[in-house]
Amino acid sequence: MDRLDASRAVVDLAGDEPIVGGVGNSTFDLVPFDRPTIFHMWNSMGMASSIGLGVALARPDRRVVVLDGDGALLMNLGSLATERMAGVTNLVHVVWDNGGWEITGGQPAGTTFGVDLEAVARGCGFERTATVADLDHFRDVFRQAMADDRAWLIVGRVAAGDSPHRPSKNLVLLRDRFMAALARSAAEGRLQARAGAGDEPADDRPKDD
Ligand SMILES: Cc1ncc(C[n+]2csc(CCOP(=O)(O)OP(=O)(O)O)c2C)c(N)n1
Ligand SMILES: [Mg+2]
Repeated sequence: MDRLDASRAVVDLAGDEPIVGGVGNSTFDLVPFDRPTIFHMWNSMGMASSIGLGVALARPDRRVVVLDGDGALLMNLGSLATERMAGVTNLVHVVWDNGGWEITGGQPAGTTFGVDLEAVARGCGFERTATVADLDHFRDVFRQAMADDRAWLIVGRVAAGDSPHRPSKNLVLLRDRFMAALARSAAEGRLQARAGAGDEPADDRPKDD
């Protein structure tokens, strides 16, 4: 499966839900499909899952997507156990598996040596898991995961190759636009809830400045 095609499918199917892009290629391939509800994480290898878990805990009203790499997940393998111990049900953790650390020169790791990341997730208590190798299958599984009310771990086998895309290096801007987008969606949710309850909706959305 081509990682860029699969990344496009994630953004298409995730709609307006928050996406946390992991170190290197996992977030670089989101750049052509960029939007404020995508958080591009720079350099903090392995930490996308921990950031995604924090977002999922803070925003149980959203379905949070984490795009990880196999090498990055190996660096923070305990995050799978932490996700289950935290009890979140609104997290869809996708792992792009190309059998190693592609961006630093293609060093083999993990699945190249027989590590089964889906089995690790199962062992950590994930009830909903899949390993998929072609795009149509990935779309089906990801769609199912987004519509579900349980946490998922999806291993997507992707072809080797580095992304030519790069997000901004203005880390403050990347953080702030993500937080603002999530704050907006919370305010809109409150407005809709009030409108549904028949209350006069008050516009309490945060101002852009
Ligand atoms: C602590 C730390 N060690 C090493 C790196 C350098 N580094 C950045 S991305 C990467 C490989 C990540 O592997 P994976 O998540 O599988 O992505 P891939 O490159 O295979 O697409 C490495 C080693 C880093 N950013 N941080
Ligand atoms: Mg990799």
